[in-house]
Order: sequence, then C-alpha cells, then structure tokens
Amino acid sequence: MNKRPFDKEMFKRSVLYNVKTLYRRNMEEATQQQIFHAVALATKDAVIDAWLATQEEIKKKDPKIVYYMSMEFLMGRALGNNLINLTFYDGVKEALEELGCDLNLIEDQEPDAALGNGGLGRLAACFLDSLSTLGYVAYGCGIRYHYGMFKQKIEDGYQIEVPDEWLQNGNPFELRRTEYAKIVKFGGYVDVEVDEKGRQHFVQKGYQSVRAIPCDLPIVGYGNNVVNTLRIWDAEPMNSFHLASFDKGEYQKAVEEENLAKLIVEVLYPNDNHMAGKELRLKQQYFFISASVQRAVDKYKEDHNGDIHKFYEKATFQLNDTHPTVAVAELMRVLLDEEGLEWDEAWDITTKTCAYTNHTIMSEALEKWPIELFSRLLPRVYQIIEEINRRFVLEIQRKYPGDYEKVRKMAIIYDGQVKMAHLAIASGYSVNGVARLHTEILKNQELKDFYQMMPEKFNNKTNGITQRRFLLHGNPLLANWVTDHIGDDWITDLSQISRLKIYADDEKAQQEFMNIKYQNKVRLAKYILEHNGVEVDPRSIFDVQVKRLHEYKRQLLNILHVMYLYNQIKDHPEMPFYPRTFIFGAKAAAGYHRAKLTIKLINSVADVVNNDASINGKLKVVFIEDYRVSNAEWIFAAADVSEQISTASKEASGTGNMKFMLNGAITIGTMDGANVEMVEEMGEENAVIFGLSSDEVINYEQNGGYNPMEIFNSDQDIRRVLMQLINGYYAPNDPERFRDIYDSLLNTKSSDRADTYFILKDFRAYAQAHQRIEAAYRDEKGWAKKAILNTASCGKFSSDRTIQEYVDEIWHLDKISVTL
Ligand code: 26W
Repeated sequence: MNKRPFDKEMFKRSVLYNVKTLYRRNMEEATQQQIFHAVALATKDAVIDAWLATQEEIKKKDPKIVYYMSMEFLMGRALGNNLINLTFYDGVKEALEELGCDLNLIEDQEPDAALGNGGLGRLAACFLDSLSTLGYVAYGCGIRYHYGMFKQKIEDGYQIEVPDEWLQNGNPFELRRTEYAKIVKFGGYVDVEVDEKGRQHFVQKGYQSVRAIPCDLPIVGYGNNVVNTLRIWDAEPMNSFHLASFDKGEYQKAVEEENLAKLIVEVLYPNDNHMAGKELRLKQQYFFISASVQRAVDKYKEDHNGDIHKFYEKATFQLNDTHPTVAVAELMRVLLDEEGLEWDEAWDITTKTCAYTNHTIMSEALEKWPIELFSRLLPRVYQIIEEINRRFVLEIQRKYPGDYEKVRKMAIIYDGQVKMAHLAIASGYSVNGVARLHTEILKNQELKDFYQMMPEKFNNKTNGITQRRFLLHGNPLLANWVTDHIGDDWITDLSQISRLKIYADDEKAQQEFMNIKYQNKVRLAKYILEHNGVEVDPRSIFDVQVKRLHEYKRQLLNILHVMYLYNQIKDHPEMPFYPRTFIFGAKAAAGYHRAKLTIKLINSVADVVNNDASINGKLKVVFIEDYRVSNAEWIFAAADVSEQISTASKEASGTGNMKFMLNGAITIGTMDGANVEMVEEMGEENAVIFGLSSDEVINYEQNGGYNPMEIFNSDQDIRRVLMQLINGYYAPNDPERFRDIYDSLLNTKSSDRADTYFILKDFRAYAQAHQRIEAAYRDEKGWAKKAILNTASCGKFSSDRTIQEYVDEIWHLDKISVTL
C-alpha cells in the first residue's frame, strides 16, 4: 500500500476556485450540478499526478501490457469510485461538509457511464479496477458511445426507452487526445500492386474513412498511485468540409463520411445475448478495433526502435466475447500490409497475442456475419479471413482425414457466413469460459470439436467483482463493520474476509449485522417511495431479482410464484405468512416483445397486490425503474434474498449473485453458472438450492424437451395461475394481453417447443425453496448466521482473484509500482 496523504484545505480551495472560474459563482450561488463538476475537476487534479507517474514508470520498466478489447464498459459513476480508490473519500466528505454540502448529493449529480448492457460490460469495469489495484498495466479499449444504455421509464406498467444523454453536461474526467487520432477505412476494393522486387502489395482503394479520436478516462488503483487508462474512441469526419471547395463527386463523399462518423459512435446496441446482425454494428466493431490495434502497434514500435517482431512479448489482446474478434484479422493486416511481414511470421505473432473469452452459450447470441456484408464493408480484412480459413480447414483435414463433418462444423467461413467464434478460437492462444460449469459445457458440448482438436487452449476463469465498489462504496455501514472486526486488508485482499467466520455464532455480531441490513433496507425503502411511490415495510423479507430481462433468467418463474402466493393468502387468510417484498429491476432489449410483456405482467401483479387492503400488506411487489450500476449498489446492500434462478446450464456465470453474497443476502438459486462455486464456498446449508441440474436440462433438450401439459393438467395451483394470465385477472380491460406468455409455456399454437426454459417443470421445487426461505428467516439467529457466513465466504469472488489468474495463466504481465 502506498497511500497518499489528503490535504483537506487544498482540496477545499480547489473546489472554490473551480466554482469561481467555471461558473463565476460562490458556493451559495452554485447549483449542485456545478458543484459536482467543481469537485470532479479537483479530484481529477489529484488523479493526474498519479496518471503521469504511472506513464513514467511504464516508460522506465517496459512491462507487458494487456489490451482489454470490449464493445462494452459498464462503468457507472466515476467520482465516488475515484475518491474511494484515492483513499480520499472520507476526507472529501468532511471537506465538503465544511463547505456546506453533502458528498452523497453531489455524487447523485453524476450520470452513470452506461456504456454496456449488463454482465459482460460490468465485468470489464470490475477487471479494470482490479488491474490497477494489483499494479498491472492495462488499456481498456472501447467506443465512446454518445448515447449509452437507454434510460427506462415505466408508463402504465410498460417499459419506455428514453435516450441516455450522459455527455450532455460534458465528462469532467475525460482527456481528448487528438494527437493519437487514427484513420479507419471502410468499403471500396482491394488492388494488387507489384513493386520492383516483384512483391505483391494489397491496397484498399475507393474507400470511405473516418478519423478515430481517443478519449482517455483514468482507472485509479486502490491506494497505490497506479492509474491505467480506459481509452474510448470517438469518431470525426475526415474533412471538416467546406461546401464550395468540392467538386460533385467529392462533395458526395464528404457528406457520406460526415454521416458515417456521426452514426458510428451514436449509440450502444441494447441487445443482451441476441445477435441482430446489423451492418452498423459491424462498423462499430471494426472502427474501435482498427484504431486500437493501430495504436497498440505504434506504441510498441515507439518503445522498441521500430522493431515489431517481438510484439507479443509486450502486448496481449483479450477479446471480450466475439464482438472484438475482427482484431485478429486487423492485426494480421497491419503486420502484412503495413509492416511488410510474411504470412507465417504475422500469423505467429497474432496467435501469440490474441486470447478469447466466451460469455454465453445461448445460440442466438453467436455472432455470424453474411459474407456479402462482411466483404463489402471490409474487403481487405475479409481476404485475410479467407486465407486464415483456408489454412485452418487444411489443418482440420490433416487431423481428421476424410471427415467432412468436422470441416462443416468447424470452418470459419461456411454456408455463406463468417463465424466469429471459430475465428477467435483458431487465431488465439487461449479460450476461456467464465465459471467452472460454463467452461465444462463449452468443452463437452458447445465447443466440443474445438476442444478435441486443441485442448491446450481451453481454460476456466471464474468471474469476480470488485469489493471496492460493491462493499466499500455501496455499503459503507457494513464495510466499516467488517473493518472494525478484521481490519481493512480485505479491501485489497478479499480472502481476508473469511476471518469474519468466527463471528457467525456471536450474538452481538449477529445483531449488529442484521441491524446494518435493516438500515440499508430503510435506505432502499426511502428510494422506492421517492422513485416508485410504493410504501414497503423494511421489516418484511426483501427478496430481490435484478438483472437484464431474459427468458432464460426466468423472471417469469418468480412472478408466477408471486401470483401463486397471492392466491394462497387470499384463500387462507389465517395461514401464517411472513411479510415479503418482491423487488424486481430489469431492462428488456427494445425489440424483445416477450421480455417487455413480462415487465408489464410484473407491474400488473404489483398493481393488484399492492392495492389489495385485504391482505394487510403481507405481500408487496415493486418494479424499480431504470435499474443501473448506481442504484444497484443500494439494492445489493438491502437484499435479504438473492434470486439466481436461471434455467440450469444457461447462465454462463452471473456476477450479481456474487454482489448479493458479499452483502450478506441468502441465495435462492439453481445449480447454474457461478452459483455452483458459491455454494461450494458458503456451504449448501447457507443457500437454498432447487430445480433441475444442467445435466438434466441438457438431457431433456437432446430428447426434444418435456411436456408441460402434464403439469398443467395435474397441478391445480399451477393451472389456476396460468389461467389468470388469460382470464383478465391481471388485465380486466384486455384479457388477451398476456396470451403470448401463456402460449410460450403451454405451446397451444406455435411449433416451437413449449416452456423452453423449464419454468413449469421447476415451479414446485421453487415454491418449496421459498418455504425453506420463510422458515429460515423466522429463525432470526439462524438467518443472521447464514448471512454472516455468506459475506465471510465471498473471498474467492473478488475480481482481484480472477485477474491474478488471467495474469498467471494467460497474460503473464509484469507488476509495476508507482511512488509520488
Ligand atoms: C451479439 C449480441 C450479444 C450481446 C451481448 C451477445 C452476447 C452478449 C453478452 C455475451 C451477454 C452477456 O453479458 N453475458 C454475460 O456475461 C457475464 C460476464 O461473464 C456472465 O456473468 C453472464 O452469465 C453472461 O450472461
């Protein structure tokens, strides 16, 4: 640890000065938004010294660098996090109090940087935090979307998407670095030119181009002065064009290039786990990859006398899912066409540089691009992929002579399509899944042929989360309590948190722990009242499911169960029932109709249940609008029960599950993703596990599914709940409203398999699991013990551990240390 002293008086002067020079105001006159900018700039001043010092250290030590290539970085807010990692948070809080303002309110002025959809984007953000904290040199490479993940409004129970204007007031932490601008070319055709030595050169002609401008954001390590860079690329037209000076052809081209530049970075695609196949998306991918690869090569040459041959010794590219996979072809292009290397050497460098992480087995998420589109947009890159494919197919045939099935299944280009996962696997030195179960499914099912051909590339890296945002910042009461009991080493070494285990049976500790949980529930209840207008009782069980809305995640199972509970309470008012608040938060992809209808269903159930005075508030349902990183921190802190109920085998890992566990919530879940490893750490008695196993699910799937009609016909409670979907119980004005959901479960019309996600099959087991939750909660001491043991067993799930494994087994980076 290398903590820097905080100079409170200087910080106050800096804030006052910024308010004055930026806005010509004093503290009394300034708005909260203006004060936020003043505080952010004062914070940036403190960051800059460490950022510079880190650059100096990199120049001196020449460490190996990881480039984390990702279409998504779900950063959330920066101010609080930067202050936490500078170890200035408490100091600044005090300084601002002395200036008459509240740091929490100032933090609330900052829009979330929501440059991501969900798990994959947030994982990238946690990884950057850990890389800096552990002292490894990294660049996050991404896109500076002008609009991030849409803001969600709920109107009449329906989701409405509203543009996210996160840059409206500027971004105080970013540094625009025009000196590193790069040109990216699209379209046209490839000409072959032969030089005097008879060597062929491939030249792209008749293309459109855009200028890529890097905007750098600091990634502050915890208490160690290391500051890495998240480099997000903005686009500008090549010619800031003057109408008069162009002839007709050039005028046309200038207009097109201007439009291209504007469009390319306009907006994040809001699909999670669904490939839409839009041309603009491929443009986005190539745009940021080409710029990042060009810059990485330039930087290496600057630091190594212009010699590129050992590039892979000092640089590695981690591809965050297949979205950035065009990087392997772009690196080949730069090495072949711009550096003049021969194929074999370029290929040797590329395959020693690139590594791929798979984040999902959902087949609709697999990226495939039509040849026509790909070759038209990226003609030279496509030629290179053809050659990679030609050689790869030869390799398959050498290994499996005469086995044409293998070629059909494994080729990179097949059936008129470019398969990005195949390209990533063939061209990299590592392929990893994100939880043990997920990696096993990749090896034994989804990517079986590739695993058999090159087993040495496959490895697992179980996901993790940063305890600095999701405990230290998000739950200060619990963070302080932990530190009071075991010291503060857990902040940078989460394995230390196991030392809390000795307090699991300690009555005083139990009371304190549950009291903190209660206070966090009060905080959330206040938020819910302010933002949803619903009053919830902090003494009820807070049962929470927050994550993207997807059928495989089974929010539908959860709400059907709530409908069932409501029927039970109505039928048996005398039945003992511990009051429960079911809390949902989820965005649905804008074009995903069934997901959006599920949101409407949740809100419709909420309307009926919350307004039924006859159940005496035993049951409440809340849908939190616009679930995002900043409100997530509060939600995790306040949860008693964590819903992790995906159909087994479908959730690659999950990371929300870990954030709940860290904050002492009990998991109700299936044996899926990282849940399996969490249960291994906390012990089965400290979670509530139910439902089909992944083997059982896969088995059913391979044998054509199961018949939900049998359940519908034999289980009267389930039948009643399903009938309430189509008899107007929750939609008196439009009884047909939820017909599609009903049909999806019973398949009365369509030819798809019914209940693809085994909701009815798992329903009874799920209802019983909830009974176990209720019984456990009634045992106050028993529950407190479980909660403490959850927090205390969380050590493995720090992203610091994950990153150390990536470093040891894939990246082989050098550590740096920075003193100021
Ligand atoms: C091409 C469209 C598309 C968009 C996003 C396809 C796939 C995605 C992501 C891979 C979806 C995603 O976020 N996956 C999640 O990754 C997390 C981090 O590894 C895991 O914890 C989640 O289980 C997984 O769903």
